[in-house]
Amino acid sequence: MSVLAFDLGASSGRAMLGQLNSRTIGVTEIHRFPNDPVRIGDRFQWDILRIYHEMKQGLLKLKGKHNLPSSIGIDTWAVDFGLLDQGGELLMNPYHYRDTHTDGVMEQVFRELPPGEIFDRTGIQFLSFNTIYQLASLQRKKPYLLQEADRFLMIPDLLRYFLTGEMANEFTNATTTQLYNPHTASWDDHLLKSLKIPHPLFHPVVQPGTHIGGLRPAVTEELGLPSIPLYAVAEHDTASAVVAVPALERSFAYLSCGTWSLMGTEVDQPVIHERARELNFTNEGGAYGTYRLLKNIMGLWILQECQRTWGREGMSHSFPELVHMAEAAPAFACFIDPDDSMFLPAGDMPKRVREYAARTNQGVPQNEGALVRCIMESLAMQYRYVLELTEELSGRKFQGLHMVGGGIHNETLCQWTANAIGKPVWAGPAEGSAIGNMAVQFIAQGELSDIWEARAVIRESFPVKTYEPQDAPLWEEAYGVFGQRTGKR
Ligand code: LFR
Repeated sequence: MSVLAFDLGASSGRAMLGQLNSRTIGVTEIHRFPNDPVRIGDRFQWDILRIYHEMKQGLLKLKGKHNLPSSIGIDTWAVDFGLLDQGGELLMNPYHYRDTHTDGVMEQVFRELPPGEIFDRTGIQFLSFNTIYQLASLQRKKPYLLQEADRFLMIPDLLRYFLTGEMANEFTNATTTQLYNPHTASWDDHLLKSLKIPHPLFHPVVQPGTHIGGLRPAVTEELGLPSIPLYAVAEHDTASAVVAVPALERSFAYLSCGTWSLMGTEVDQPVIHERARELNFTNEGGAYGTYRLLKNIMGLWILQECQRTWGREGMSHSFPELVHMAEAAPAFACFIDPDDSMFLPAGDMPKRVREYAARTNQGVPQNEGALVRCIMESLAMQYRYVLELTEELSGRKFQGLHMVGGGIHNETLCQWTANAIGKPVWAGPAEGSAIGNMAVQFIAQGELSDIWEARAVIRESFPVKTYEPQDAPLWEEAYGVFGQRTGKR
């Protein structure tokens, strides 16, 4: 049997068909499209209708295949949302989480709600763009929108609603709002009230694996397709990626590597205490009653923005070319803290890296190779730092690190990560989110028994490449320098 996964990332979207034959999953990409956010005046927004249009193009490509998928699931990035009016129409174009409308809002919210209280109630890390701060910003700048709104839907909820006409808030993504309380298993009334965000917008959440409804008549008529069922999957892309980690052991560390790098471990209960808050770890909801104890690391975003900046300046380089230049540059010449907030917004990243180097009295990287080397080595070091914190918080010792996501195509980064952590890296599958999305659909339809069978099948279906650590003493010494330059010890 086959299922369709829409896996939408911050730079591109994909429709992938997953075929399960006894104990093997085969994946075919049927449609891929750019997901270019749109800058308009001071705003930075998702082109949500174009995304929906592209999803329909993906569905059209199913026509003529003799076996239509038995279901469809959608996963996307987190935190962003749409507000709908009573007639079910969008009231605003969803903001991109990198929009500046939340600048300073988190600090303002802290005056009304102490961070300790927010963390105790949600277990979610403090990121300036969390939904809670986006809504607080709207409440201050456009209160009429919240007054007019009838429903709040996260991006995958919204796209699922466009296709089915049914509205439902899915659990894994709901937790990323920092408005969901895992102790009461419901939206946190106190947080909503304190920020004057109307509670009726938020409906009880549904778990991954819930059947939502079929393609609505307007869609089946427009596309000439029968009504295929849609399931809520682990709709936060990172939650889907964690489902697809091909671990055989119950206690494992993962790094979901794409535009963002998300590193952590799967736990049964959220880890909510002072130390977790101090380290700014998060407890995002996972599939099948699990939580994702993890930390966001800025990830390949910094490199993607460098590439974009150079392209604009007429110096286009492919990713493999950039990695090649980095390999030729001197090692450990300069480090950045990839999680410095200066790297969050879109913009001239080479300039910002140079500024960071100058500010911290390091040699300023002079060319593309040196810059890329600095970013990749700093990421590898940050992975070690966060892996050690994950061990501390979870009380576990990991034998190695599972890497999933498109970032594993960067083999040099995988190798440097193994060197930095001094343990093996097991890399694969690259299409983690899409495969996790499919796995939940297979389980929901009784084709796989549970998440552990799914992980075993994924392990058998996709190659996993092992990177053994090399040059341990050099990396160990350089890690000390990284700590000094970035203030992480
Ligand atoms: C990764 C991701 C992260 C989330 C960030 C913003 O694609 O979903 O998990 O923190 O995007 O939504």
